[in-house]
Amino acid sequence: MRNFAFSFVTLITISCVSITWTESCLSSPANPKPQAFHSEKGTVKQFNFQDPTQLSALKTWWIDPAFVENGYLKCPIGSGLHKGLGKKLFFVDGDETPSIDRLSDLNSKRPTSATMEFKLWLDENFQKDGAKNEAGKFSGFEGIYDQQAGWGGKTVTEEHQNSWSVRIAHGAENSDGQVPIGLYVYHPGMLGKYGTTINPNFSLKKQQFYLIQLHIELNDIGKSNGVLVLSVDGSEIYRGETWLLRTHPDVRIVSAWLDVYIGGTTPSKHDTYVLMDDLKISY
Ligand SMILES: [Ca+2]
Repeated sequence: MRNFAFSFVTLITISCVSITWTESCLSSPANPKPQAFHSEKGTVKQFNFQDPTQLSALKTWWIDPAFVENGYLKCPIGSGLHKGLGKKLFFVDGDETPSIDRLSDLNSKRPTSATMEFKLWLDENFQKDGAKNEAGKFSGFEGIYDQQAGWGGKTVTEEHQNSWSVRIAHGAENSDGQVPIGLYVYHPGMLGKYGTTINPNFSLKKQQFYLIQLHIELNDIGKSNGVLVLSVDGSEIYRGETWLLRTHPDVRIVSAWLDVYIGGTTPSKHDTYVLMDDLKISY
C-alpha cells in the first residue's frame, strides 16, 4: 500500500496542479462549511442501529463480523485479522454485478452524486502499532462494473476503465495516539497498482465520536471535474474538484460501500473495534 507521506507528495503532483491547495490551506480550508446534505433523487436511507433488522437493507459483502449492540453498529477486528465491516447498499436492488450495457431506465436509477454521513468512534487499540506504510479503509462509494479493476490492488487501466472506488482511508496511529484519515481512490489515470491515497493531514482522537461526511459528484465525460469532499464535524478537511472517476457516461455510482478494514497486507496487532451510528446515505 502507498505510504501516507509519500502519497501526499504524489497527490500534490498529480491531483492538485489545477486546484488551490497548499500546506497552509490544509489547516484552514477556504470553505470550512460542508455542503448541505442533499439528495439527487430524493432518497435518503437512514440507520440509527436501534433495531438489528435494519441490517437487512444492507448486502453482506465478503467478510462481515459487524453487529448491532446498544444502539450502535459495532465493527470488531480480532488480533491478526483485517475486517470489521463489509456491507454494501446498492442503489438498484440486486445490482451486485452491474452491467454498463444495461438499458438506460435501470442505469438511470444509479446516481451520479451522493453523500454519506455517519458517526464514528475508535477503540483505543484501533491502528495501535499499525503498519506505517499501509492505508486501511472506512466506508465510501463504488462503481465497479469490471471486477478486474477499481479495488483491491486492481489498478484502473486503459483496457479496464469502467470501475472506480472512493473510500475513506486511515493510517497507523501517530505519535499522539491519533489515527490519520484521508481518502483511498481507484480512478482512471491512477499511477500504481494500489489506489491513490489522499492525506489531508487530519487525525481522529480515540474514544470520541466524530461526524464524518463524504460527498461525491462524478465528473462529466471528457472533463476532469469530479468532486470529492471529506468533512469532519461540519468542517471540510479535503475538497477536490478536478477528479476523473469515469470515462463512459453510463458509469454511475453503484453502491455505498460500508467498510472497516485494517491493511493492506498487515492485520490488526490487537483486538479492537469501531462503533458507527446515525448512518445516512442520500442519492
Ligand atoms: Ca443509534
